[in-house]
Amino acid sequence: MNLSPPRGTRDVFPEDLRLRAWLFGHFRQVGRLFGFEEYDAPVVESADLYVRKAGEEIVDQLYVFQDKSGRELALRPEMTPSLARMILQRAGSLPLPVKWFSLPQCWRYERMTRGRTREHYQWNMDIIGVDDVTAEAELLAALVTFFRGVGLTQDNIQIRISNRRLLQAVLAAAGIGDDLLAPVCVLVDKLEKVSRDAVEAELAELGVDAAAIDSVLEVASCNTLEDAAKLAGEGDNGLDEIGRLLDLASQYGIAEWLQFDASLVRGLAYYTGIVFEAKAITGDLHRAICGGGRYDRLLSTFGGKDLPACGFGFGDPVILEILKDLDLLPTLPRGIDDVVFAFEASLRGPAQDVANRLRNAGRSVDLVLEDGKRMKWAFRHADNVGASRIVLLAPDEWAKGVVKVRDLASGKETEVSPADL
Ligand code: 4HU
Repeated sequence: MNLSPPRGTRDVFPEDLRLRAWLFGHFRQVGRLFGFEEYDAPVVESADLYVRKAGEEIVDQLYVFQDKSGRELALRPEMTPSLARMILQRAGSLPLPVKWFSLPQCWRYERMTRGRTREHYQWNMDIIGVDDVTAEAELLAALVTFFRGVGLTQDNIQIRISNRRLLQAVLAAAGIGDDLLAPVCVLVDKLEKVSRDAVEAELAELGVDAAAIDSVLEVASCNTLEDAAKLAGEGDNGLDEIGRLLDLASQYGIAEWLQFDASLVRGLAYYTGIVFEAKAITGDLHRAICGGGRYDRLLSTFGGKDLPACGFGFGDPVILEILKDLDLLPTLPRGIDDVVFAFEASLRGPAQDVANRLRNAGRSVDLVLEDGKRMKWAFRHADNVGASRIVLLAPDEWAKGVVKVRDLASGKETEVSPADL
C-alpha cells in the first residue's frame, strides 16, 4: 500500500490544520469586517459550466470525469461559475448588491505537477450589482486589510492593477472586434511564461495582424499611465477608471500598496475591465498570491441577464509559503485546558465526573483513558499537549472530597473540591 496521498494533493495533519484554521480565520474576519456573507456550492459541477473557448489554462487543466450514469462532471477549478449559477437561480429576488465570500477547495489537473498542488483552498470575495470602481476599491481594501492582519506590509507585497479596456481600445483602433479581446488577453497573459515569438504566432493565428500585434505588445510593455494614455490615444480607454480607483485607494489609505502596470491582463477569459494581482516582493517567492477583476458579461454566457460584477480569488498554498519564509506563521497551541488523571483504576468513575464538570463549564479536557500510567507520565503528557492545568485524582485527597490541581505555568498546586473546579 502506497501511503502517500494522490499526486498533487495534501494530507492535513492536525498541526497543519491549526495553521489552516488560523489562515481561514483571517479570511473570514475580513469578510465579516467588510459586511460580506459566506456561501458555498458543490465541489463537483457539470463540466459544461467551464466550457470556454479562449484557450485558458484553467480550462485546459480541468479535472473531468464521468459519473456512473455517464454525466460529464468536473471538480471545480474556480468558484466564479458556481457563483454565477447561484446568482442566476435567484435573479430577480436577490437584493443587490450581493457581497458574498467563500472558501472553496478548487482543483486542477496538470499532467506534470513539478511539485505543484492539484488542489487548493481559494478565498473568494465578490460584489455583484455595482457598476463602479467603488466595488474594486472595496475589494482591494479587503485584500490590504487581510495582508496587514497577518503582519505583511507594503514592503512585502505589491498589488498591480490595470484595465482590460486599455487593450480593448488598442484592438478597436486596429479594427479588431471585441470578440477577440478575451483570447488576446489570455495570450498576452502567457508572455510571462511563453516566448514572445510563440505568443505572436498564436495572436496571428487568431487573426490579429502584425501591426496590431505590435500595438498590443507595445501597450503591454509600457510602465506609466501617461505612456499608456499616449499609446491608447484619446477617448474611452479605461485609464480614467484606473485614475479614479487610485483616488479611492488614497481615501482608504491603501494607495501605497498599488501600482499601475499595463502588462497585467490576468489569464481568465471573462474579465472585462479592471484587473489586479498581488505578489510578494520579498523572499524567493515572487509568484502571484491572488488575482481578480471585473466580469460584467459572465452571466449572459450562462443564458441570463448580465449584472455588473467583480471579485478575486486567493489560494492558500502560496500565502502560507510566503508567511513561512517571512517567519510570520504563529505557533499555535492545541488549546487543551485541563488534563484529568486518575492515580488508580478505582478513581476512573470520579475522574469521568470531574471531566464532565469541566466540559460542562466549557473547558477543553483531555481525560487520560489508560489505567496504570504513572504520575511522571501524566506530567510529561500534560506538557506535551500544552495543557494549562493537570487535575489529579488521588485516593487520599479523593477521600477528603478534593482533587489536586497543578497550574503548569506557575507550578502552583492547590486542593479544590470538584464543585469549585
Ligand atoms: C488553480 C485552480 C485550481 C486549483 C489549483 Br491548485 N490552482 C489555478 O490557480
